[in-house]
Amino acid sequence: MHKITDVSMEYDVLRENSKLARENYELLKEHDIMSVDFMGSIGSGKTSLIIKIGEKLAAKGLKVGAIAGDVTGEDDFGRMKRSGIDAYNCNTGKECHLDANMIHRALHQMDLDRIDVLLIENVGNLVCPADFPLGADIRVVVISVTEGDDMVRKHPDIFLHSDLAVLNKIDIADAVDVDPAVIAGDYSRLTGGRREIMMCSVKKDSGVDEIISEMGL
Ligand SMILES: Nc1nc2c(ncn2[C@@H]2O[C@H](COP(=O)(O)OP(=O)(O)OP(=O)(O)O)[C@@H](O)[C@H]2O)c(=O)[nH]1
Ligand SMILES: [Mg+2]
Repeated sequence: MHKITDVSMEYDVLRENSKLARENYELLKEHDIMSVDFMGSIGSGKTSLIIKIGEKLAAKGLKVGAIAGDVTGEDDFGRMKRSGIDAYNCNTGKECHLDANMIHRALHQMDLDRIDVLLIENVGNLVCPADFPLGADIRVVVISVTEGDDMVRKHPDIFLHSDLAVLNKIDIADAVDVDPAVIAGDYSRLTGGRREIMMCSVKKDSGVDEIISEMGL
């Protein structure tokens, strides 16, 4: 009996999230905004990548907005603002992921007419964000070599719930004794040989242009 109640509550939460994600998607489309949800492990380089992409898109004349999702604090929000991105801070409190309702509230407080591309940084976590679509056009997972070579094997779900996967910090792969080819092989097998993980070093500005192009920008 207890179990049935739990399952039904979880179902309601996910269904409500999907409904709000659809509304977010429609609101963003009404304002002609292309949006990307960056998920990924803690410290993999999500903020660094968003800032680098933001700089490159701004150089192309696009207006870039961002939502910094963190459990607490203004660190990533501050970095985004200092880089010139029109950022909004979204602290989740105890939640380990953003949800569509948080994005719904954020969008209603942002000046959407001033944004062409919205880059959303999810909370660093390879589990929870997968179940909570936000209404973005594209979902990206960012991992880095510093987490070891087994992230795809340990967390297949999030890779299957995303459109694009990035392996960052390849500049220090040797130093942390990780072979990027192992991770690339796992990802290719998981996606039935249909996709390749995108190798990247934000620090060396390597692979970022290819990610932007894969996002259709
Ligand atoms: N060597 C190297 N370091 C990087 C690279 N990208 C990011 N870093 C460093 O990795 C650290 C974490 O980067 P962030 O961009 O804050 O990572 P994050 O995923 O946003 O972290 P959280 O939001 O805390 O989950 C910082 O010290 C960055 O300078 C890279 O390509 N190579
Ligand atoms: Mg960050």
